[in-house]
Amino acid sequence: MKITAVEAIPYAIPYTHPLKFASGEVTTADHIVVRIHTDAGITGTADAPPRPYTYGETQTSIKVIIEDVFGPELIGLDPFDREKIHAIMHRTIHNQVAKGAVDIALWDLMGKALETPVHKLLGGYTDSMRVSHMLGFKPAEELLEEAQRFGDQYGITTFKLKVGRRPLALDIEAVRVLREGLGDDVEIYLDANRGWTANEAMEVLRQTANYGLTMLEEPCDAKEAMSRRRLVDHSPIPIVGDESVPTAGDASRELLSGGANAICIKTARSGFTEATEILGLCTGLGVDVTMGNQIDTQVGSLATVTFGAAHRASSARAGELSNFLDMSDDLLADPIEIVDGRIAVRDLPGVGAEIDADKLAHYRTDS
Ligand code: MUC
Ligand code: MG
Repeated sequence: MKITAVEAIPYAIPYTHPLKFASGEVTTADHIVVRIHTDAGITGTADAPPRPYTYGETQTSIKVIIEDVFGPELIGLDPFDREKIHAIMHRTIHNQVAKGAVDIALWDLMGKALETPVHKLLGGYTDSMRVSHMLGFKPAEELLEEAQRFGDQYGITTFKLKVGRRPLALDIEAVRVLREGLGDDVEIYLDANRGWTANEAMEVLRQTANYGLTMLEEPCDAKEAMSRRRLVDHSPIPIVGDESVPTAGDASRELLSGGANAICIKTARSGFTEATEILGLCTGLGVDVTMGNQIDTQVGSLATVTFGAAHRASSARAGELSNFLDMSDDLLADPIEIVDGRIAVRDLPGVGAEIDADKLAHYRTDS
């Protein structure tokens, strides 16, 4: 089988409930659908969510790097030769989200060619994942109302609260209101998206010590190496690396230098191949992983479920899988359902993310 064409299709779907966090805000899903075609008539598909404030990639840059650089390099190659393809893409630095989508589309192709679900090819550990819902910046009472609604409607009992605001009291108050309103059985953890300094994060941990938080993600820029190490050393809860660890090399650096002691894996920026390397590193070193959300559509969320459910360590914690609920529409032909707080893998060949052609035609922005 040979790759014959690589497409990068831009589209835009507005959010009904924009997500705001310390490093940015998402009001529209202006993503790219990546499609890899073959001479066997099989096509692999993936969704690429640009996050300029996190990785410097934009919708335009992802389209251009895929169509002008990776696409021509891939044409004529066998999609099963992933190692060869990655060696070629590796010559171009950065562009993690573009590379991640190419990788997921390759896995989708392989699964379809083998008539096997990719979650089975990756490991087949379990058939669903528990869902964690991400709460963006809002007044504390609105956060509580949202968490209660997601609990009642979808059975979700794990929440990641976006923090990193100043004054620190804003976030400390949000934690208090959520814990008191949701009770002790609900898991709450924090993600500051580099909004604080390490010392501010330490102060927040001190003032929230009695609220049973389980993790703190990317409290400050990981480049603040010395104070970050001090925070990791003194924190009673794991400090999770997220945007600082898109590759296995980054994860090694942060774990070995003491900049993090847990790792957030996002298939959107690591694909399945690099996510597997990161996961192996983490299980080998004995650190926890979380399956993160790069504010994914249903197509992207299904990729996260496919990878997360395939392995024991990545399915141990709830994965961040519900942000698509805040979108006005989606491209997935058969919508994801959250039942009893869980999302099931699809027993279909490939990743199982079939795109609704009419919706793509409606939302694409290049025609
Ligand atoms: C997260 O976990 O940080 C916000 C920016 C981004 O790249 O991902 C989201 C969620
Ligand atoms: Mg994060």
